[in-house]
Amino acid sequence: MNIQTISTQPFTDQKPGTSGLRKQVTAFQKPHYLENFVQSIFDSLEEVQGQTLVLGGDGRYYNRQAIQIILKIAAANGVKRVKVGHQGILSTPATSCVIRKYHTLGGIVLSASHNPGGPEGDFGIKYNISNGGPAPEKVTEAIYSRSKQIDRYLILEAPDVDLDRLGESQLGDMTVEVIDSVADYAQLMESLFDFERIQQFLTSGEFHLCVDAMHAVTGPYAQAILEQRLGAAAGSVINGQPLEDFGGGHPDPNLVYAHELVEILFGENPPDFGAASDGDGDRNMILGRNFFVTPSDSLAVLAANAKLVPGYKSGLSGVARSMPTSQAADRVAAQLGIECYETPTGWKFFGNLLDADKATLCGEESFGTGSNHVREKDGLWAVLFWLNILAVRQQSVEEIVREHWQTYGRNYYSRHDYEGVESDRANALMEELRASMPTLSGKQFGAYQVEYSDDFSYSDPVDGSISQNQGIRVGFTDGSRIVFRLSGTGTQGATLRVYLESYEPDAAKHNYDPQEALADLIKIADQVAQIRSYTGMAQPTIIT
Ligand code: G16
Repeated sequence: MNIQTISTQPFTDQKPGTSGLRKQVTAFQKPHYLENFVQSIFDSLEEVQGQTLVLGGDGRYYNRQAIQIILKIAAANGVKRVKVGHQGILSTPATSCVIRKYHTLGGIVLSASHNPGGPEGDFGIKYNISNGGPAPEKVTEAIYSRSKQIDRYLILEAPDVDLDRLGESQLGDMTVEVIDSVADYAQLMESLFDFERIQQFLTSGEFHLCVDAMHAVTGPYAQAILEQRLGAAAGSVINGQPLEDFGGGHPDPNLVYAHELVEILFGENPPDFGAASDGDGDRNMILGRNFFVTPSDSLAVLAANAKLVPGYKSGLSGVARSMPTSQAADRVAAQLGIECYETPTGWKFFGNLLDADKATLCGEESFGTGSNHVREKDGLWAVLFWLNILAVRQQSVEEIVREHWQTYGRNYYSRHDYEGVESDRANALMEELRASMPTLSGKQFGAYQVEYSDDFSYSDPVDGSISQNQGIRVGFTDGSRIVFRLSGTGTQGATLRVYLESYEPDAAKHNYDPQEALADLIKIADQVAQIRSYTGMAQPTIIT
């Protein structure tokens, strides 16, 4: 066995962001770049010798090459076994599922999620811990600090592993097990949802659905579960073939990037239900006929209807949402008499709450919903949850959401993104906003009076860790909010995110377009943060 010790020098930019290390493919292709980061992971873990890891990715460009490199570094570092997805494919939730099912030390996920792929696109790498969830901040900090000192990595000199053939092979002393990418995950889904009922519903001939896999990782999972297992008509899953460049698309399931699906659901004679997922299969967008369900509302609807679904019929221990997510779920939690936790943006913050059984369902405005079945958000799980509810309630998506608003009131909600802002200018905007916070309280803007303004800080109720500077909130006396933060997932310049929310209890006023309902708050956001002047943009680049 030929283990080589390669001398290297640290890169200064390997700090993981909201969800792992994301860079342009060209950055990862620099000599030693990926190797340094992977060795930093192994060096900062307590003990990898003799352990099992899970490895897979969303199939984007550089996935296969990166897998071969990581396998050889793992073998050189004494890992005993790696379970790797067939053809290198494992969705993020499936990786989480496999880590938990086989009690492995952890896993490595290769994805830049919703960022575009291809030689000119992005790539990413993330470490997940033994609970199946993204490494918490103390682990990512340790990896980062190791990456700043690293001077060597270990790698086995060996031929590549055949990722196209299921089964075991040896890489030095390490066993590589190429596993079916879908089977474990599909089994888990079957244990949570009423597959028989959903199957009857989907084969009744009266219900039609369209799921857009956006040429990303969800395709094989959706085809196997929805079409082959549950009997949805062939072709219900569109763009189902994972492609290295996602067919040139941007696999971000929102109204802008998933336009093909949006055109179908808002076109002539649309199907009853539509959904899209992202690059690595953890996000979801839910649509009805001519109807968009905001991710915040989707979380609230799932929480309110959870008892209709076998896996959740005994009730929820609590719910959790990221701070910028609308407060619709809080209202459901209050009615159910359970706690609603508010965490910073980033799925990693839900891990402790799920492990401690303080929350059963979690969700984020960024098209992420999930539960304690894994420790990642899960796109196809959300689709199955909706289908289970629809099969039981026999109402349309729109009827279900409108009834929900009647019961709980409507939280009008929108997110405005300003992408590609020069980093210095974006930071200056946030700094000035931060400086102005003390003077904002009590200020009147038209009909709105500022009640509070702060920089969100989270104290984890399980381990007491504190995460500061998680977004600037401006709250008004009527419960409306504007939140400002910089994205932690982009790879070029900065993205300013502005989250807007108001609450309308009166059912007679539930029919406005959210941009109309939030028009005053949109103006106030610009007044408070001088967005146009700092970004030089008259309009957001993306509105969801
Ligand atoms: C990641 C995180 C999410 C977060 C989202 C957006 O999602 O896992 O928790 O909400 O990024 O983060 P930001 O606003 O910092 O860009 P994904 O699907 O990209 O892994």
